[in-house]
Amino acid sequence: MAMSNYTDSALTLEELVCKVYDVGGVKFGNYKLKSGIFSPVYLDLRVIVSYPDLMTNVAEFLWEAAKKEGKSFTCVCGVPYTALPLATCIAAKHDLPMLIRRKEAKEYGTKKVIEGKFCAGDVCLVVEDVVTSGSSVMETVDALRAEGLVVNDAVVLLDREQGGQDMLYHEKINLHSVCTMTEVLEILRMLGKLDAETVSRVRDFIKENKFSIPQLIKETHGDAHHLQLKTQVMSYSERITHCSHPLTRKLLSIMDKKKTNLCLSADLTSSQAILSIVDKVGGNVCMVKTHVDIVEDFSQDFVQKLVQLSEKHDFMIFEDRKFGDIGHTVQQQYKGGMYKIADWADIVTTHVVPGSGVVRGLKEVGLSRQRGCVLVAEMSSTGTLAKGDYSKAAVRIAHENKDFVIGFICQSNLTKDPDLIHMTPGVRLDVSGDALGQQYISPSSAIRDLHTDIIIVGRGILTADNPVAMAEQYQESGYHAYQELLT
Ligand code: 5IU
Repeated sequence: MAMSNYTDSALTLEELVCKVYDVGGVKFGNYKLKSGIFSPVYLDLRVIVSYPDLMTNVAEFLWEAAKKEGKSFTCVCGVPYTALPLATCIAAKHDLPMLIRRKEAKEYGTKKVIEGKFCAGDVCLVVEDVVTSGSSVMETVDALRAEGLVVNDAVVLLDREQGGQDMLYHEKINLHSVCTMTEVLEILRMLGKLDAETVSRVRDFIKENKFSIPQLIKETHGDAHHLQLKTQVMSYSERITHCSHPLTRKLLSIMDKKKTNLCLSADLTSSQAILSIVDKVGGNVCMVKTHVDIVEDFSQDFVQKLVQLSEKHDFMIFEDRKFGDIGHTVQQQYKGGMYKIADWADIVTTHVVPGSGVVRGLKEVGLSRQRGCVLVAEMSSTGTLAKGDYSKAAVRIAHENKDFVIGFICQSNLTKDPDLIHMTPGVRLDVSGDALGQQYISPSSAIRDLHTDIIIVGRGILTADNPVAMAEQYQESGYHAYQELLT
């Protein structure tokens, strides 16, 4: 009877592993991962959904593993997508309310990220099929914690033993696993399903690809394995090797070479004044940010001179245009008018208020010119509305347009994706703020606590008695904070 398998003792662990292997959930051979690395083992635990008996058994093993230490939970949430049916089985069998985490917040209706009924303080168990680095589990944990749920435990069917447990422990999550990769190898070897050579090849692979914080971590997403990095703890030079966008690579290499994460916000109204300060502090910065619409004597000659300075001092030009209209209009604003921004600015900012069409519009103009854009995901000003679901939508739009979007203007670390650079304005050594709602944090705190990549500084440098000495101080402060993160 099908129901007889739906019991705690339906299968032994050996039988469970054997069944998962027999249905093709674990494969051995030579598999090219998305990262380009060849792996001798491949996991595709999604196939479990095609075998209801197996699925309910796996769910039961997960539940037993989670309860082992006598823990109790008020609800359960699966990491999308593979673990959703597993969490469902646990919820149904044990009469435990279930929550569903959306991968993206809906663009209409309730805009909920977590579906289901809960109260702040409810204790949630997170369920996942396999853990590699732990970053997939953390995405769900973060979303639940953001809603006030208490999450201290996660349970997985298989721990690949590549550092996920340590990483989760670091994030205050106890990881329970039904079995480890070592146990899977032992069981399959014992059952005569694997030869000694395969076992040793997989063991070596695990050993060589074991990552711990703050190293490179490896993540498994369904059938796609890809490299993901804890960006805030990777050196710029390491990170370059995992970035695909040419502008991101160029920026990181400037940051590495010049030892700076400082962007000057050159908010002055005369072109001569801008060119003069930029020539003086050009060696200290990786980027110069402009607001060309405040330049009273703007001319194409001015921007051409700025481009020459960017070549002389090796920095990137970043026009803080903050587009905000429909795609068709922003295209004209980007390439035309008196500013012709696309002709000279490596990077422009855009709001995402209009939806992803604004990015697509800019991309049609900028892509062939090797330009990039940065999304305003959060703002530094008091009472900003750029937060919560809006910021999450910005992250999604960035991920969907990574050929053109190179990062965010933000006040927190929004993604671990190494391609996406975090840039933070509202940075000043004197953190007292201004009369119009600007809020400041110090350079070191921006890098260390917000885990941003680039500090954007305007008046902190521009109004100093000695702007050059001050730029050096900001450079030193930001770079030192970055170096401390590496150690
Ligand atoms: N800027 C902010 N906060 C934001 C965004 C942009 O300050 O959230 I988006 C811009 C405004 C100004 C510069 O051009 O960054 C910061 O200048 P000060 O360092 O002078 O405050």
